[in-house]
Amino acid sequence: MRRALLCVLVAVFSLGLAACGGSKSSSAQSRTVQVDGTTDKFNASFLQYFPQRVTVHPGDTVDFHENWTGEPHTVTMGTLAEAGLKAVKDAGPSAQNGPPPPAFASLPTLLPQGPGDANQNAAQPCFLTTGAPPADPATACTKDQQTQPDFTGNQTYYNSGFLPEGDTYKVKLSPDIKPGTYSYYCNLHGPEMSGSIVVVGKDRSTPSADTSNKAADAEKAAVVAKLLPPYNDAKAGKFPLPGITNVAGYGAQDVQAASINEFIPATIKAKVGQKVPWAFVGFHTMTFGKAPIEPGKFLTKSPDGAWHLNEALGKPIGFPEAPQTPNGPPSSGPPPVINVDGGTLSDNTTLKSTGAVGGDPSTGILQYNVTFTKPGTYTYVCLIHPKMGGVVDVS
Ligand SMILES: [Cu+2]
Repeated sequence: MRRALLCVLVAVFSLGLAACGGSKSSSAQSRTVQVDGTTDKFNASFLQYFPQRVTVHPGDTVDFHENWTGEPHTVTMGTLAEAGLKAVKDAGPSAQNGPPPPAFASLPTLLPQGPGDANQNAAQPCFLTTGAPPADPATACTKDQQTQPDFTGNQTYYNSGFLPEGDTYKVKLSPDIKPGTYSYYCNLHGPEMSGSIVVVGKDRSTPSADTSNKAADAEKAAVVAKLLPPYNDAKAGKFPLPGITNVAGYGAQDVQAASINEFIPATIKAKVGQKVPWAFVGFHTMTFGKAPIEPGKFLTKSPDGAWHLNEALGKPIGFPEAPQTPNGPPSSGPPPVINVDGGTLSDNTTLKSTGAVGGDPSTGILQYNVTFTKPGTYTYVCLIHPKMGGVVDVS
């Protein structure tokens, strides 16, 4: 009580003294790491953990809180993950467009590179003292390997599996864990989405929960601040590429940590017979009529613990299939626009979905074109990202 009061006074007279409220306490504590996040500025996904570094003592617990935005995430750690992340780092940024180093490439990923179901060796929890997770994507770790032990820092593989909406995944650090830095990453989004748990000895203090949470908020606010100018430009109809007028999803080349999940503009006015284009940035669906699934609910758990991808998401329904954007290094000039003829739409009740469309905008921009043949109000949604929808007013 007295310590708390003193801290308030110190805070009033000298702004932000980090040591105050710090903890040397011998009783175990917990700190929270936000997985993904939301903002009131726009509908978005954050491919980042907040804060990216959390400092704790042996015996403490790190609570990873999943903020559902439609992007599936995991928290994957252990010595194999550590070695994979180090290999990527050692390869340097110039290797980014080539294949990942073997130490990383051998780690399972939540979803396959193309169409197909979720990979069970990555989507289900797995905690191994020795050895590697199953190489066969359809094979999950055994039930006893799915029982979570304390994290010792010596486990070879320590994977949360897919974190469903609102889940809090708790990592209890062993009282015997050696002080040091332990890295983790998301096995869908790769090394770009990673963070670390810094374990310090009991003789050293750690930032308070409040300080840690404020750091998390500030890190997220920094990402939001970078995306706001391009977002506001897009809302004003200003796009960096000539010929782009409507987008499905948005972002900025230099802000890889977040993507905007909105159709911009939210309402498009069109004439009967006019071709309406949408340039896809990131992966989205454009689904007209009655949605076959609730947007964002595309992974379902079966009674045996397996996670399955809803087929309604990936495949086109009533619309032609869009090609993949080219693989390989980013184009030197402005990326080419790849136009896809999406055919026609004549009523606003029949289910028609593009399936998951998108790709890497640095190698090519997919532009999906739909011609509306009757006047009316056509509403549509993205099945991947909740609260991502738009309207086409045809007259
Ligand atoms: Cu989307």
